[in-house]
Amino acid sequence: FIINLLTTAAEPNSDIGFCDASSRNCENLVKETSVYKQIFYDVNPPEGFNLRRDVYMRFAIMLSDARKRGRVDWRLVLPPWHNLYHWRSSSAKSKQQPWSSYFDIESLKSFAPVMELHEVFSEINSNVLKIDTLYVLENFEDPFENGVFQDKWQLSSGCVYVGNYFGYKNITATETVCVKFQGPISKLWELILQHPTDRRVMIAHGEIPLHDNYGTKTYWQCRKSMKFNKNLIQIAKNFMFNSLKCKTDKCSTYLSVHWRRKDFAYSRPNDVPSIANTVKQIDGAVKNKFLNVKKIFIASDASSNELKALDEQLHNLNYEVYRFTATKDALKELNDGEVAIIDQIICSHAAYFIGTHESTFSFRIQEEREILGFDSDTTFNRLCPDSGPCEKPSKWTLIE
Ligand code: GFB
Repeated sequence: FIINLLTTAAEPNSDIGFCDASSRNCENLVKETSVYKQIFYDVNPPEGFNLRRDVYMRFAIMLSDARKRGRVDWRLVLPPWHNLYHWRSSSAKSKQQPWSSYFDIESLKSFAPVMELHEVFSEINSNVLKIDTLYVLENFEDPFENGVFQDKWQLSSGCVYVGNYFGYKNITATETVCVKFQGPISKLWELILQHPTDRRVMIAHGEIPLHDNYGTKTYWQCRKSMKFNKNLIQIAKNFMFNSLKCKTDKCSTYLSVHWRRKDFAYSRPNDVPSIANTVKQIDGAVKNKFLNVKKIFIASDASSNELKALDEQLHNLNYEVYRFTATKDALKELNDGEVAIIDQIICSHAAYFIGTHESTFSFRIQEEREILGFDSDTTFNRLCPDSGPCEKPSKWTLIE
């Protein structure tokens, strides 16, 4: 049904209607005449950076699939990074960051038709950006009605958009539509096509629609296109080569750990170990896996007291402990988001990685290691709690 919608329905007022996806002329026409339409999206405010990366992939795949099927007239507008809950440094908090601060935009564009919000502003020649329809998605109260999870959506009322248009006061919506939604993201076309004359639509709570297919070839193509900003990669590589004495992209000189603390430590006390037990598990991995390493790289959001205690206990076992800290000078230039990405890159290249259970920060490192071609056994490892069960991480291996 969805495929039918994508391939046969035509918008009555569209200047270009549908083009054959293979037709370059058609794609050029869209570019030249700026007749394309735009999908904006926003995510539940408390969600962190790495869940948002997954939400991006759902939308990017939706747009890329649509383009393959001939719907070349839509662009995905990348929501600027603004006021993230976990980002406390003033430069990350105070103003909106474009995606180019963190990612390689040309690489994103090689997979999906995306554009930055500032590109939209420079096109419209006006200070006010009007969204035609803002769809505020909500979950159904009972996702398993009559015991089954069914893909569905239903118009509702009384919803509130809890976001703030990425902190821009000059973005407004002409109409707000409340929708209870559950199912794959491609189902959003059914909603969007309800208003065929709309040129700009926005989806609030973009985290609610799910991937159509998880872990497929297309999923990995999209994931691979999410390359980081080149400058951040260079800073991480300098650290890997200079401090960690790494010689190739697959470094043999260090083990890396993502030690998630802060809100995770108290919201999931049964999933994270104590400091002493963290040290025991790192030492256990080095010995049991016969890793010939003395250098341990720790990526963490832990407090300085926790880190000091961890360092001391690792030093007592003769390990050298490394962390990437923005130096005072660099701090002027590197914000929390940038440091977090550098941490992720360094973890991705280690001989062996141990992550935190169900942290999306760790998941993204595991995916990066799959792309780099590490043996899965060196990647899908987690810190276990001090007591109780310790479920092994799911292996989401690369499909090419
Ligand atoms: O990325 P994220 O969604 O991962 O959110 P989880 C955690 C944020 O904390 C990161 C910082 O984006 C970073 O800003 N952070 C965490 C780190 N670990 C590190 C680290 O090793 N190094 C650096 N530099 N920064 C979820 C949240 O977090 O945890 C949810 O998205 C909720 O909102 C849940 O809070 C409990 O999946 O780990």
